[in-house]
Parts: sequence; structure tokens; C-alpha cells
Amino acid sequence: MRLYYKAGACSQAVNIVLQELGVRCDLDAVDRATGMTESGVDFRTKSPHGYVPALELDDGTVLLEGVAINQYLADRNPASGLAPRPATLERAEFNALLNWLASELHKSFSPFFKLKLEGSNRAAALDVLSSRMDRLERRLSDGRAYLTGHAFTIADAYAFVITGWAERLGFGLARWPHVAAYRERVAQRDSVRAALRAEGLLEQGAAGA
Ligand SMILES: N[C@@H](CCC(=O)N[C@@H](CS)C(=O)NCC(=O)O)C(=O)O
Repeated sequence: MRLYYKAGACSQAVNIVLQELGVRCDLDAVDRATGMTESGVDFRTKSPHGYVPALELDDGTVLLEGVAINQYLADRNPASGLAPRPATLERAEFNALLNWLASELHKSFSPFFKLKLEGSNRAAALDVLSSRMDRLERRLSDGRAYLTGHAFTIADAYAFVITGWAERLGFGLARWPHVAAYRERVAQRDSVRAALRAEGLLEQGAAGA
């Protein structure tokens, strides 16, 4: 297997899940400027979108879209408990959470990475981002350790990466203390530390989408 990634980007959630599962996987960093990978592959030949993550299986199949990749990995390893069993009500609710993370939380950060936001445009984008973070804060405020309760899941791998961007972009987490505590908890996991180390980020605290 080979994971195409960018250090600190959402591909890190797949990296964390692979580490949770103990699955051996090569990492191949994609250069943002050239689109070439460190092993010399033109990333567009692997993903027409040009964005990470992409997971190449041993038979050459390339899986795209982070939440789809992570569900594939979790479902192939049901004993891991990284996702509720398919076709259950619990899974339907979990899918809603994954979809919310991908389409609402993740994408509320994207303008800050892609655009030079100023004035009222920046304020409006920050309003959207803050309202999504507020919702995450409310979810965690009942004392649960992880997003769905007491067990770590693929949703936590993803939320950990996304919420790290708040620090990176200079927003900080003071307004979201439960999110801050949650991030500290998740950051202690061996899988997370291994993924950060593999991306060269363990001591730097750097991240980028
Ligand atoms: N819908 C995609 C979005 C992936 C995405 O936004 N990838 C970002 C990093 S988080 C990316 O590669 N952006 C292009 C770049 O950084 O050059 C998914 O969820 O996998």
C-alpha cells in the first residue's frame, strides 16, 4: 500500500488510521508546487483531482476521498472498532458525522488556506468556521472522551487533523476549551504520534491543508 499525502493535511487522518491498525504502508509526499511525489510520480496520474489523500492498494487500485478511504480501512478491520458495523443505525449516525466533518468543518477552513481573505469576507468566513467549531465544542461538552463516546474512531482521526488547523492559522482554541482538551487527549495516542513523526511534524507542531 502507498499513501500519497501532504504533511499536516487531511491525508494525516488516513496516516493515523493506518497506524491504529498497524497496517504497513509506504508514504509518498506530494509536492504542492510541482504535483510530483518524492518518489518521482506525477500525482495527477494517481488522482485526477490533484488533492490528497489517495491510497494505492497493492493491486494498483487507487482509493480517493479521505472518509471513503478510512471507512474502507475500518470496515476491512471490524475488530478494531474504528467504525460502527455497516447497515446499523449507529453507522448511519456515524456516516452523518463523517459527512459533516468533511463537508462542513473541513471545508470551513479551506478559504483560509486558499484565499487571501480580508475585511468583511474574512469576517464572514470566520463566522462560518466558528459556528462549526462551536458545534464540535457542544458535542464534546458532555465529558465524552471521543466524538462518539468512549472509543476512538476514524472520525476522531479526522477531527484531530482539522482542529489542528485552528492553531496553525493563528485562531487558537481558547474559545473551544473542550476541543482543546480533546486534541491534547488524541495527541497522546501512539498512532497519532507515529503519524506525526512519519510526516516530520512531531516536534514542529506544523500543519497545513
Ligand atoms: N474531498 C477531499 C478533499 C481533500 C482536500 O481538501 N485535500 C487538500 C489537503 S487537506 C489538498 O490536497 N489540497 C491541495 C493542496 O494542498 O495542494 C477529501 O475529503 O479527501
